[in-house]
Amino acid sequence: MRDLLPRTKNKEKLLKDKCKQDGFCKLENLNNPKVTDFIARYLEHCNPDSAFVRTDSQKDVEYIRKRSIEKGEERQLEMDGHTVHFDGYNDQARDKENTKFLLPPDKEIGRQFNSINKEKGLKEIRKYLENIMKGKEAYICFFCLGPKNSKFSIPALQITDSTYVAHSEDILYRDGYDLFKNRKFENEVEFFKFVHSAGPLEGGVSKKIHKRRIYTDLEANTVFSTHTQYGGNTIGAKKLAMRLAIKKASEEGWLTEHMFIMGVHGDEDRTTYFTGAYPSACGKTSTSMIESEKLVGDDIAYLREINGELRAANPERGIFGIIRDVSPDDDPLIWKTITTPGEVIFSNVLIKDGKPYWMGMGKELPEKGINHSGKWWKGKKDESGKPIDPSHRNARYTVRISDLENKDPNLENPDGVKIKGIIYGGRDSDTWVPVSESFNWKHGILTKGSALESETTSATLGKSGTRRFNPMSNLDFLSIKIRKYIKNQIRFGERLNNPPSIFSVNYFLKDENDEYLNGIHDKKVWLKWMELRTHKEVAAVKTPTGYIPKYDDLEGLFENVLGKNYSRKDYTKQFSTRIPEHLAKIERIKTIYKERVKRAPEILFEELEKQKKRLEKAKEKYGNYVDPENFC
Ligand code: SPV
Ligand code: MN
Repeated sequence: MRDLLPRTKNKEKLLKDKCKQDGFCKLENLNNPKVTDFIARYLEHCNPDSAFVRTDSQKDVEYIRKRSIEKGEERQLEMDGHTVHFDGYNDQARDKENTKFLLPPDKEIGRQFNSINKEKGLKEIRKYLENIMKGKEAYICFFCLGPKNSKFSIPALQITDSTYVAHSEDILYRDGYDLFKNRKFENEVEFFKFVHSAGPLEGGVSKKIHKRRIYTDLEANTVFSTHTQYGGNTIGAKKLAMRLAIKKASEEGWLTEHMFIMGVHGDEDRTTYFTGAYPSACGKTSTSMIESEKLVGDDIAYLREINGELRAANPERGIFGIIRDVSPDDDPLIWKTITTPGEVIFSNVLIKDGKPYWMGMGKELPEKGINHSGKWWKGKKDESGKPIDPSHRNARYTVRISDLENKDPNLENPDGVKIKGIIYGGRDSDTWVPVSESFNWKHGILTKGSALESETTSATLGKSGTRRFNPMSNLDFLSIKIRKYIKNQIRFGERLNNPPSIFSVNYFLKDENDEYLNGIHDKKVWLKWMELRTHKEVAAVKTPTGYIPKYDDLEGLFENVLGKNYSRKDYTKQFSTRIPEHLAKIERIKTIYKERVKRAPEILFEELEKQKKRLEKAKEKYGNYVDPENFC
């Protein structure tokens, strides 16, 4: 059962009627009946008054920008090219509860994932979509995920009634009309398809949030999204495509990861590329945005083995980033891009006199303005009596990477970039050292990536914090069983001639007084150390959980990178092996895999067991907290 919608009876008439002669010609020129069949079916079913077909031409791109202002989905701000968009008050983040896989009765996907019987789910979403675009204009857009003309490229088709979605996608993704035009599809499954409608609007925002649904049909490579506007639920080519790409990658022997891609400068002209997976609020964007290094992508990476090497490409060409705490001191490059003329969409920030404001921007905010709650004033509370922040915690900016000074020249390289290191970053107050390298690929995937956790901050959940398990930081997007996902990762490494080093980082280690042990800029040093390690240019200390830096090397790097004196006392505090916490973590992770994951790979337990033995042996010899000196 692929799709419950019947074929359009008179396709040509329907397309001419909805898309007018001009749009019809653009579709005809694709010479791609599988694509136009799909479009016709959904135009007939969603029934917009008209539909605009976006080719790759500048004129079409501008039409969408202009319409977004005319329709009020975006408002022009004072600065040239800047606009603001608001999502509904209760539509400010990904809706995990209503994001489901449409699951055929003979398939299972694992207890971790939300799913609904396929027939039931398709019926429901089909009902929601029926005539949902009546009275509106639809936008038919074509994108290319990954660099063009490359092994990485995946064609993606978006049908939406939101100019905000279409405009965001124009900033975030490469044009794909030409890709569709030059490619013959045997089957609709060969391209990704996204059908979105914000549903009826009230005050410019989705009115029927209770009908918000994001349903993924993995067999058909189609995702439906209704009655929502927030980007993470609606921008098809982003997280909705990521779920499809994870499944596709699994079938084809490559990987789709929730990772940044960045180049770290080594000596002379050397640039060494890393990918990094960190759950949210663990430092992912701030790492990829370090001003002295180079950015390929901040969110998603496609990883392929090409001639025995690990190559990575960014399916995106833009950033949909959290704006909170973006300040001239901490994020000078983003700050510059979003405070100078150029194309930027702000979402869910505070607006006053045509200017955007957000929490943590490093200057005083106005006491009133317009935000995601409508008219806002200091002290305003919502219906439940909760104070409304001036800007939402998840307020965002949308920009092109090419508009950032730290853009990497290889963003569009059809072969991607060669990856020498993979970083897993967690928020962890008491276990992981600030930086550590695994013994080998398997050790890294299993004890670092698969054991990734993030701690909720003490401000929200009591002092000790709660740890959330998030393997490879990819849990929200997995569309295959965790067992399979982990096995794929292991197998992938086995195919590489010289697998990259796998590191863990932890920017949030604390001392016994609950004080952070590291400064915000120390990550710049860890990156340089990792860069050197991937070239085997520094030695390291072998501990039971991985290799850690030697004091002398860090002393030199702190001096060179930050102009800071790094004391041996700090080193000892930061890099001591905390054995009881490590042992507790191993037990925690084992329990999670036993209880929550069906038939977790045996190799995972074996590797954790080996680590446990090494830790216990060290404990016997040196006690609970072991100074790195002991391992030298
Ligand atoms: C994330 O939450 O991981 C994001 C933003 O990158 S969203 O588009 O909502 O997924
Ligand atoms: Mn993300």
